[in-house]
Amino acid sequence: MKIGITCYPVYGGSGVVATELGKALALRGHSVHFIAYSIPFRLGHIQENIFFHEVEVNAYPLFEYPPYTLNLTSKLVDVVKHEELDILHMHYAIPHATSGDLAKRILADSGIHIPIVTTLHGTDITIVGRDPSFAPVVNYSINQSDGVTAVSEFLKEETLSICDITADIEVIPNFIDTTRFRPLMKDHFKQAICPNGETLLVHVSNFRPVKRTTDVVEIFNRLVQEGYGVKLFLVGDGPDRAPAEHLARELGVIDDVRFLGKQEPVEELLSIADIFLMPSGSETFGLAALEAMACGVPVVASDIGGLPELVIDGETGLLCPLGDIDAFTEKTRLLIEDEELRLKMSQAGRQRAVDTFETNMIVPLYEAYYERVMESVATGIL
Ligand code: GMT
Repeated sequence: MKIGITCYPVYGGSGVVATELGKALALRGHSVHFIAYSIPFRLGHIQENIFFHEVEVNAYPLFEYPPYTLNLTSKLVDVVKHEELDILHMHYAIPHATSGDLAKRILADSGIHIPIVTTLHGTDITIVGRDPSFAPVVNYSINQSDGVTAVSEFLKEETLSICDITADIEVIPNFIDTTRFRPLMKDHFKQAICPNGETLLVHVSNFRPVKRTTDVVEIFNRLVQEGYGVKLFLVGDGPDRAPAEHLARELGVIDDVRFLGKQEPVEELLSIADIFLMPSGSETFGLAALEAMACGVPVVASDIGGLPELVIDGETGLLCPLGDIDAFTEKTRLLIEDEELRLKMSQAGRQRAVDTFETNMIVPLYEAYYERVMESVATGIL
């Protein structure tokens, strides 16, 4: 197949999933064309059957707000026509599904019928979909897609309850390359970071308020005050980095916290971690938690959204009520004290990642879904 993929190319879960999907599809012999305003950060080296088409956004003086949706539409039309794509896969509803729909209509005038698949990731529904200034466009763009997928059962149900949706939604969960994300031997690194056998806690996110990164610092502080030997890695960057740093300083724990910024080889950091903290206020799937599980790190997370579909409470991690710092501290303490439990959860998390979310198991679901959508669009036309 010749597949076009549009996503947000910067740091963020939807861009990671879209890029990893494209890479996996290319490895399976498809031609994959990424269409975005910059090269997706997870793409790495361009392979033989991976292509990138940059959406140029022009700075015409009249456009105080450059109409990116239209620039993207024009680029989609151009790429579908000239590369003879079979299908377009848009990740994140706004504005990608909207541009996809407009491109489909423009192309239909030249007799080209391009099927559009939209994958819903999370905030496109839980935040943007709820916003009255976007809602009619979100609803329309999803309903006009030829196929719609969501990354968890939770997101499917949320979409049906928040939005006005007539389209069927297929749940295809996120996935992980468990050959890349696996426990790596990094004893020297661990020894350098935790010279006195401290327990290493880690949090990876884009530091948006929804990730509640300052809760991580609060939890860490409580454990330090209780006398536990702990260290904290904060991986990523975003608006809450400065408040988290400020809080760590104010609480006097900054010397045991490392702000590592955006890191690509995150599996190397996860490999020396003992416990992963995800106190998010909203999470439709929790890809960062899956990365931790694949690397054998037990997860302590909020009992919200799609997280209970991923983290099996008491088996691959521990779930806590949203915003309950006491519960997070207690569950983390439990894992620090009980090494046997930590090891059991580490193995169970890794096993769950391999058995249920491995790339090679999930990507064929997308291929089969593309085939179904292409067939239904073709029969609708004939
Ligand atoms: O919030 C983020 O991390 C970014 C956001 C996105 O859409 O780029 O992530 C969402 O999609 C990820 C990939 O499907 C999911 O793993 C995240 O749970 C989801 N984030 C939220 O729902 C807040």
